[in-house]
This record gives sequence, C-alpha cells and structure tokens, in this order.
Amino acid sequence: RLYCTNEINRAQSAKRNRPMVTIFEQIIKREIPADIVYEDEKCLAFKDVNPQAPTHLLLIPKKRIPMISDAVDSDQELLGYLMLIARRLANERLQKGYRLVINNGPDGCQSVYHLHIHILGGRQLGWPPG
Ligand code: D5M
Repeated sequence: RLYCTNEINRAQSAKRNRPMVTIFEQIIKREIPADIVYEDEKCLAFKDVNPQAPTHLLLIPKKRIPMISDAVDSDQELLGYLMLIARRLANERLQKGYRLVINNGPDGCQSVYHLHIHILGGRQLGWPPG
C-alpha cells in the first residue's frame, strides 16, 4: 500500500516536473544502464527497476511519443508493431498468461513521459488494478 501511495505521488507530480529528456531516452542512448532484453531499429525492451510481478518488462518506441494520448494517426504502424513485439516477448516468457498495460497521465499513474508498454506476468494478477 505504501509503495502504491508513493507511485501515485510520483505520477501526480511527474507531468508537471517532467524533464526535457526522459530517463528512457537516456536508456536508448546508453547514457544510463538498463537490463535490456530486446532491441531493434524501432523499439527497445528492458526490465523495470521496480518490478510489480516476477516478470516486468517495459517496451518503448525509439520515437519520442510522450504518452498514448499524444499518438497520431501516422503512428498506427508503429503502435501495431509495438503490440506484436510485446506479444512476442510475453509469449516467450509467460505461457500461463500476462498483462500489457499503458498508463496515461497523472490519474493513469504515468510517471515517465516516454510511451511504454508494461509487460507483466509470472504470478496470478488481480482485477481490477488499483
Ligand atoms: O511506469 C514507469 C516505470 O518505469 C515504473 O514502473 C518504474 C520504471 N522505471 C523508472 N526508471 C527506470 C529505469 N531507469 N530503468 C528501468 N525502469 C525504470 P509508469 O507507467 O510511467 O508509471
């Protein structure tokens, strides 16, 4: 619960205080380390530093899209591509099921303003999410 409250506080202040260059862009450029599990010319996947399940990966486009609500019609192919890569990474690791999540904005609990798909699994997940 405490952790969840911290996550919400972080998300509520993240948009106001967001940096020009996000931590995920720094990971793409190898300016800060990450446990990278997949990369191609369009996207990158790495382990979440604060895992919420035994498997918790983040899949990000290399293109700078701050949040899903900023996506435009011309992103259709990229967004479809990301879903298929997310499916592949999840299928390889999580045969018993998984969840793909995109948090959007403060109330959606988004804390990093570079679009990312959470890939979660490895335990029975609950519903509804908090
Ligand atoms: O999810 C943002 C996620 O990003 C959150 O689960 C923590 C994770 N995070 C933050 N910094 C890092 C680094 N440096 N490496 C790996 N993972 C990180 P959101 O949907 O915005 O709440």
